[in-house]
Amino acid sequence: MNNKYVIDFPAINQQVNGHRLAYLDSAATTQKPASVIKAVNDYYNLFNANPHRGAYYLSVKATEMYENAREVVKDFIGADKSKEIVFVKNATEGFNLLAYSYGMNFISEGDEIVISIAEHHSNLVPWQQVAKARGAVLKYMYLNEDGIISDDEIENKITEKTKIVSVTHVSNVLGTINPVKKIIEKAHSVGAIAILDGAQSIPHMKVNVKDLDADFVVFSGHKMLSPMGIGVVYGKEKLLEKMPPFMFGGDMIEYVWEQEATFAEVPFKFEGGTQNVGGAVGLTAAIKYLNEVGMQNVEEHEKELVSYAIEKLSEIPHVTIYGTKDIDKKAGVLSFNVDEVHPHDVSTILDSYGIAIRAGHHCANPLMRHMKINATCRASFYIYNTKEDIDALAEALKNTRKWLGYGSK
Ligand code: C6P
Repeated sequence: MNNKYVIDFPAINQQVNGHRLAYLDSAATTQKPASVIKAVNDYYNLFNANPHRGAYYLSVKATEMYENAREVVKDFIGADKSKEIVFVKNATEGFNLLAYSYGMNFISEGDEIVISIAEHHSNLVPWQQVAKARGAVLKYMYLNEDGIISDDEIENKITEKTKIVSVTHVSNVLGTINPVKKIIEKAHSVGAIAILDGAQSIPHMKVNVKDLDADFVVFSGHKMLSPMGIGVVYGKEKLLEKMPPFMFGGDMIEYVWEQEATFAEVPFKFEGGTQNVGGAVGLTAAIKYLNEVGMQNVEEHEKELVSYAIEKLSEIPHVTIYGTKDIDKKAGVLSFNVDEVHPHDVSTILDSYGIAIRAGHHCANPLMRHMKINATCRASFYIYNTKEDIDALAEALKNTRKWLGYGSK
């Protein structure tokens, strides 16, 4: 196996159903390197305490580790200030924070919110709620036959009425890298704010939030080697300042009287209650690991794997691949179907060969409807994957129709 990172991932180095595990579901969640597991373990063994509250050694230490994570995230995404980093539990909570704090307060009747048809439900359903509550219109940018948002679609859908544009950087179903710079520029040209769903991009490529000039970027730690339960909302300071808190309670206040309260400064006013310090420590270690690998290398490795997968799967009769095959516009996510075999059956059959893929609608029902299908099989790649994993996938796929009694042709 010619991949030097595999050894760092205990979960990857195992047999499943008598076969070497081929974990091809990193878009759902990634496996964790031993260094991340150790960092979390050390935190709970040696430093666990409630941050921001105690004046004693452990609490000060936990506070330092939590706030250091904010610095590390800031540098990783190229933000200006660590106060622009708000910790949440995952991308879903991040979008709810933006919908409830920004959307519900700064959107009025007749305003338009523009998203794409390829959005994950987390960047879709919260905006439906805002549109319903505020009498706004939720508009969609649709995809062309290659699964791409065309320039015309951007020009036509984002108008003077648009107040929010929220779009995924990389589709979790098709792997398409959207023309987000163009979308952000267009949003700003009409006075709208631009939100980026970075859940499938930040873990896989170098993203600089300032170069992109995104107003908000949302992502989850568990899709980038860190534990579950920690996520990030990056927001420009001036926008975070004017937004009210989304969750009320402990640690997010300044003063509280019987009938009134004032709130802590950004970012603390958005972090009500005891926070996930262990998760933040894990995210710090995950970013350290990714920096050592180099994001350029992560991206190149995934592009090599996805090209190889497209080549191998294209050779198999009865397999349909969805989305663009233009590698410049594609990250390490590949959706496909096998004629007459339900994706859940494909997934179950592959599992018997130790191959883990995801099957279903991938929390993107409107996209499935747009593509006139119910579900897909999805293989997604990360640094620990090898061409051997893809060979195993291709070989097993050749057998799926046979398993269900179809001939080999
Ligand atoms: N997509 C997938 O298998 P959470 O679950 O909150 O950490 O992330 C939500 C989310 C938001 N945006 C995009 C583009 C995503 O891909 C996801 C999570 C997983 O595709 C689980 S459904």
